[in-house]
Amino acid sequence: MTARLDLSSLPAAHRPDVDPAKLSVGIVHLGLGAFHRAHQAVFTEQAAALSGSAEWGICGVSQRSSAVRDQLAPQNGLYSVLTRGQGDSSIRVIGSIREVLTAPDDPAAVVARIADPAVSVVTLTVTEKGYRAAAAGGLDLTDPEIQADLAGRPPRTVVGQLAAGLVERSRAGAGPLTVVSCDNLVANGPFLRRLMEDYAAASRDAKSLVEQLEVARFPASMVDRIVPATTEADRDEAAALLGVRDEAVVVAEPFLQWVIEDDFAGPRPEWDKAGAILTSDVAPWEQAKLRMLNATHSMLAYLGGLRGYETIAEAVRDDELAGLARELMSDDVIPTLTPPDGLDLAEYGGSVLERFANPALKHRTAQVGMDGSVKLPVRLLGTIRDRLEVNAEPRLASLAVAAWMVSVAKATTAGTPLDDPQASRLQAAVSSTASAPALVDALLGVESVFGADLPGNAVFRQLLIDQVSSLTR
Ligand code: CS2
Repeated sequence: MTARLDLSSLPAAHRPDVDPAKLSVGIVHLGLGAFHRAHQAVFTEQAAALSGSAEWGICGVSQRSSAVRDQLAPQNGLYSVLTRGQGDSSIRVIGSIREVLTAPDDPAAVVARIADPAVSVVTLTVTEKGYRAAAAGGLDLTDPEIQADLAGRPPRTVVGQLAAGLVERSRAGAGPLTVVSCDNLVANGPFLRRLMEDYAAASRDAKSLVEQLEVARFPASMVDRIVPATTEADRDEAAALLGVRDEAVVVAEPFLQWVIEDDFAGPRPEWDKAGAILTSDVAPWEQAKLRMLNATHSMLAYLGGLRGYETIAEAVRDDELAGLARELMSDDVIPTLTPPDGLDLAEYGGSVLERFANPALKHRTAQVGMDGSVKLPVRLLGTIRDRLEVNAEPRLASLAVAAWMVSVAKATTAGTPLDDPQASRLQAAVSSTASAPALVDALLGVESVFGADLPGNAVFRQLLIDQVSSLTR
């Protein structure tokens, strides 16, 4: 049996760029999934290696299960990133994660870490649904988990954890905190600040929370790297490359990008040394990424899934689907965008599809297609609203939404579970819809997805009916 990854078993060639034993914890990261390990943790290690500073080790917090802790703790936080490009794979061990906590098992330790005066930055990748936002914006105060946190239990929600941490910081006299959302949301920083303010207003610690929020910063950020879920085959390949077994390996494409609003309340890692872009305005980057990359990703996931493709690479190698993705960007999306300086949107669109076509990644259409009810508003409905506003017909963006609708209906008819936070609501809505107009109206009526405005838009409704009809013909 191969030895398990740790510093002593690791061949010298694979040693991380920093000595993990020398790093102290200065960052708390909420949401210790594969994406964080392939993205912010890599930037953070590189920044530490290049700047020689030792205070930016990461305390990673798993929000739900203990699986990641069980993989990482025996390896002292070490894990590898297996990068798969067009040629050979390469592997690199990352040493920036210094502590691993599981929130449901140890909520008090999470709060204590956020309150630690040595910590000045919290980063988050908790996915769209992890924020527990209400349909109309702001925090969903009817969410039972939010209510339970507000009632004073050791916090389990992200907003509750941050709030309890901030209250503790004011007791401990710790400095102001910077909270960096790294999820695919519109204006993710201000979005999270608003949730925190709503929580504060309903909290018994309102006064100290409001004071802390006044000095805290919530910079927006755009993150980009394709990171599919790790499989057993990936673990075997990593073991062959490393010579030791890594239970926590993550797989990623070579490309990675991080654009961060330069608005910090205190010290931060020198992420810019590691290639991150610090800027005063993230919005153009974020809009281009969400509306181009994530929107075509979702489109290919639903259309590809309906055609029986297992992976995004297979879907984008279907010329017809690639053509539709290209048209979505050129006809519907690009007219709505103001590109960031130096970015050619047409070129960007081409590079996105090339990245999707990477056959070594095996990114499953089902993985990208999950959580559609919270992804579509961010990725497609903004484009649709902007186009309708100028009396243009967002035909391709509507096709992507229609493909989601048909996917929901298909799963419901087949009795397959839908991987979506609003699954039961969506499946109840479509359960007895026999025609295309009935299906469209049933789902358009879900206000948490389509708002109060879109169901009343006759142009959009007709586009959806036409596309659903042609997809189900
Ligand atoms: C994907 C994203 O799963 C999904 O919904 O669209 O995770 C995508 O791979 C990343 O945003 C790329 O940066």
